[in-house]
Amino acid sequence: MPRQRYLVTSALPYANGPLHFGHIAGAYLPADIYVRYLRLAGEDVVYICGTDEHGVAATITALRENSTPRAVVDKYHEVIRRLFERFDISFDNFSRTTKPHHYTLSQEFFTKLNDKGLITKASEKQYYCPKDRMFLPDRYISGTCPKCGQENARGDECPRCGSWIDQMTLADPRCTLCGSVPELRETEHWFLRLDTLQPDLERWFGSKTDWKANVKSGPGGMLKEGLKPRAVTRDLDWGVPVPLPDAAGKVIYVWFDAPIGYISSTIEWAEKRGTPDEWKKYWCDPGTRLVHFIGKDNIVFHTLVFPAMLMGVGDYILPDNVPANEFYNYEGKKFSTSGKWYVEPERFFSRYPADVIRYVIAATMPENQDSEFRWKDFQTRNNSELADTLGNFINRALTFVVKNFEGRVPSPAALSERDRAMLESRAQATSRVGEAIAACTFRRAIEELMGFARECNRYFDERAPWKSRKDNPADCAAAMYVTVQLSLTLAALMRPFMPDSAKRTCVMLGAGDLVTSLDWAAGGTHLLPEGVALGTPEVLFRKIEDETIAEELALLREDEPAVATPAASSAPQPVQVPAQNGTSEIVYDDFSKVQLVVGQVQSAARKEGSDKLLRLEVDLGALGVRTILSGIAAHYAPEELAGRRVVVVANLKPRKMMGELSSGMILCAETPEGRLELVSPDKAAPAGSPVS
Ligand code: B3M
Ligand code: ZN
Repeated sequence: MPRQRYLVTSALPYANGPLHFGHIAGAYLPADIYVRYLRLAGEDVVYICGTDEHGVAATITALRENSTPRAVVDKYHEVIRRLFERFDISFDNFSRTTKPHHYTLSQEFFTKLNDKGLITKASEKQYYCPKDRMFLPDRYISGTCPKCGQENARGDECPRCGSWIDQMTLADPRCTLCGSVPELRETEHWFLRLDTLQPDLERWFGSKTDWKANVKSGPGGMLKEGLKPRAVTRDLDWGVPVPLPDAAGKVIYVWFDAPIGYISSTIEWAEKRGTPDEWKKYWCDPGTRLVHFIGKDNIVFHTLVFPAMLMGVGDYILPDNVPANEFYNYEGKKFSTSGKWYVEPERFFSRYPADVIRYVIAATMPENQDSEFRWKDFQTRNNSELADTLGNFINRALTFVVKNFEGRVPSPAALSERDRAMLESRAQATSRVGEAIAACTFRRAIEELMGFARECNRYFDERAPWKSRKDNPADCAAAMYVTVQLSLTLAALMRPFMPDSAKRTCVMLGAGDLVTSLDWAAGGTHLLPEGVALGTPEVLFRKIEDETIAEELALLREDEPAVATPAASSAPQPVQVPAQNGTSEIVYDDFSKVQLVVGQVQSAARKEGSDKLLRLEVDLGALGVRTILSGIAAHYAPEELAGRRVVVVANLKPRKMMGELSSGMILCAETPEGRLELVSPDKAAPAGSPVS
């Protein structure tokens, strides 16, 4: 059979924070299992990803972190890249949407669609924050989702139901930066004419009868309602500039340029290989299957908006499948890195191997409905499935051969019916697992793998080689010959899910090279030759103790923010509210980095345009007089403050608030009712005294 060509993508993560298991379960692990399988099955596959670096995800994070969008995306591109390495995700290329050739390609898409009349200019009313003096695109606005009622939905998409929201339909809209009620102002934008493209989209989307139900329903509903033109430009200074003379100061909407990132990453892949035109085979030849792995909040963009762009431009193939997953939660709640409701990856990988988490996530993947990671389940699956069933079979087999057959593949005089049937079942198990992966039913694939491992254990127990060893050595040799071959098949089947354990098993079988040289089908038929020396058996999966799991659960409670609810933990926080502090331990060196000193307030006044902030001049003795903006206006009148001594964080990086630089932070205690009280030295410590 000729090789089938595939271009497989995983959603480009925003480079604005670390990833958590929820992301991995949604768009990365399933794709990685899929491409590892396709490669083993001999197909021609390119697996593409990269970071999505534009849009308000970067600009808002820059504000939160008192940084710049450029610095934010540089930092998180690296953080995310390293995390994927930890999870053993096998991209063929991992790019960034801030590369120059990505700008060129995105602008080319825009120009072509504009030339064809599929992008048109119009003026519309948009939310504008008079305090922050800016238009509020996408996540700059928060409100209640018109579809599911989720509060604090973002202006572009709902974190709960995944709808693509028109910001004008949000109930109770607020500025994400300052929480104030925005006003409407007229602004000009360019709109993608989804309405014009609707008939073609409908025909194509309608032909996708084998797509998952969760992928069909949302876009199907939108098509029924009738698509409207959608703005694909934004009033921002971070992004791909709109390539038109009358669009100064506007950039292309992040959801327009991001999916083009799949193409520009493929171009980069081809260039790196020294075959710069090769990408075209993957994007323009109708013989290619384009498969997008995504989470449910990205469905509309991959099934309607990006296909509309591809259709409009012409030249390109359309997605063949979009196997989107639902959400993956953590111990009953949504994962949230800002709300500290997640597993810290550094800690995790210093304690557990990547293969175990890959296995557990694959076994619990949110394929058709939301599912979750639970530590108890993690322990059970590790202990009873990986250690007691899979690992134990291989260990029993190999140690027995080492002890009784000088560590060499036994030579069977004759094979019984049962032995032959068992040898043949290897090929059947291999095709069952393969078919399940090809159909993107990864949980079923794991069940098939584990089902086969159980069968292998049953065979071993039935054949009882420890008995036949003495009274029927020929029978023992036959059973152990089969057992060794079963171990090889188990190793081969593990490859897409647990690549490292598969490799270790092959090495233990004295056949390390087979992990790459054996194709998928051969994993179910290949026989290790009689007499060949095996390697050294070692324990494949270690058990996890109850105390270890108890520690993880204790940590979880500690980190839980006091007000966490599913809604609150996913809600965007106003930027000027400092993030919840975790309560994890620090060493003295960490504490000593904070320079605390006594300050004496010289003068205080309301900060113009803000009801939260007071502007204080504070004398820090030898450190001079500082201007500090402090969010205590609701708690202290300016006149109460002159002369007061307070405690100041003196070495906090100066930060711009409401257009003015604040150089320090004043410490307050917060009462249970939320009132703020200044912290002061007890007696007469003068301005500039160190506090420690
Ligand atoms: N950056 C959205 C997300 O992380 C996004 C995907 C882009 S795929 C082209 O949810
Ligand atoms: Zn505002």
